[in-house]
Amino acid sequence: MNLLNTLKFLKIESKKQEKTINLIASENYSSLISILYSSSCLINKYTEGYPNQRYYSGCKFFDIIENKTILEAQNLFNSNYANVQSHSGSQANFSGIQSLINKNEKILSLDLKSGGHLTHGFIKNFSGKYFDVVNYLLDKNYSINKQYLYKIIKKEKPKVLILGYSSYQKYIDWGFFNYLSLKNNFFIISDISHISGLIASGLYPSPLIYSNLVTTTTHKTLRGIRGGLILTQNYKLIKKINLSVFPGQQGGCLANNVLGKFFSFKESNNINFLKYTKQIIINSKIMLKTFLYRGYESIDYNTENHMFIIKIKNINSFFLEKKLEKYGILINKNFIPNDKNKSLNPSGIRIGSSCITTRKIKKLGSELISNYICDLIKFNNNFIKIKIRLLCLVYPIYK
Ligand code: DSN
Repeated sequence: MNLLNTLKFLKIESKKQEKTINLIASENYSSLISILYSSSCLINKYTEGYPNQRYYSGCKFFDIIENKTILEAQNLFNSNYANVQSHSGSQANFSGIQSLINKNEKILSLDLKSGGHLTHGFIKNFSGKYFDVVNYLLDKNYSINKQYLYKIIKKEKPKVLILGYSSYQKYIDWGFFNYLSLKNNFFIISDISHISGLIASGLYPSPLIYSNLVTTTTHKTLRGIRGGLILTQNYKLIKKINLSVFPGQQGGCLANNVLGKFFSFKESNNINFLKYTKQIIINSKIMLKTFLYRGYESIDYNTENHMFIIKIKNINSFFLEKKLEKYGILINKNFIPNDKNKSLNPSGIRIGSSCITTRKIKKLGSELISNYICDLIKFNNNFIKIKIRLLCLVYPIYK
């Protein structure tokens, strides 16, 4: 494939993004400035090591950039220490776990079907292969049951408890788990990848003081460029984390992405971002309400964040995902807790409101989109395709 052909696909992809309503809860649209800076000449530079301790020469300007990015991350999350080098959330989790425990020691984490993540102990992931993993489940109300968790902790004596989830729409009582960890002597990793934007704005409680370390991606509700971040309040631990990221888990960091993160953190630390994240939660609540009104079931009557799960009955969620894509709507099929179905046809769909909120869609748009999905679950309607196109035209991603 020659260059022009490849660029053609890039153009098609960018048009497709503009013409599509994206409800994938783990995605968002970075600002053009973050995208621009993450595509800079820093791509050319190897920067193994940390500021003033590099393994290659010529890093003097990147040292300044990395230090400033660390500072921005610390300011944004009120954290004492930050490592901004992880290429992704998965790698941040690997490094985080590895900085706290040794191979074969025990992790306690929420199971994948209930909203956990692959890197929290899934059997085919590094976390499941190299550590001894015990899962906790949600109770019959799809909540984290404190008494049950307390019993599991007493029985299993984990070294690490992982909190923070990929499809959990309720509040997490970080303080309670901190209390348990102090009493029972285990570490806490809070993976806030999905909700870090809401936490940065102060709209969702921060786990920082209740966790040994916090990991996150930078591109979900935080709306930055793609990457990972690790935060901690502990001076001794940041040294271990740094060693665990480099050389423990990765080589030279993506210097260009570190600069992109700098802009992303700066952009998330102002009143406009606060307004944006408030609207994310409002839109998410409105959408859930619309689905419930139309007779669909979720795992709760409310959502406290940017997403929720809708149970899908009598219809294959794989085909529904494909069908909605044809109409210009992206969602993802998702497990529900205790799902009997397999991963290619789980019993739910996950809806997230970050992307539509970036388009400045508010109450009316959120209701319309939810109603379109409810209609499309039941029948076909080509007018909806046109309405989605119009909505995308009125609310562009990039003006
Ligand atoms: N798989 C992503 C999600 O959709 O939640 C997180 O890595």
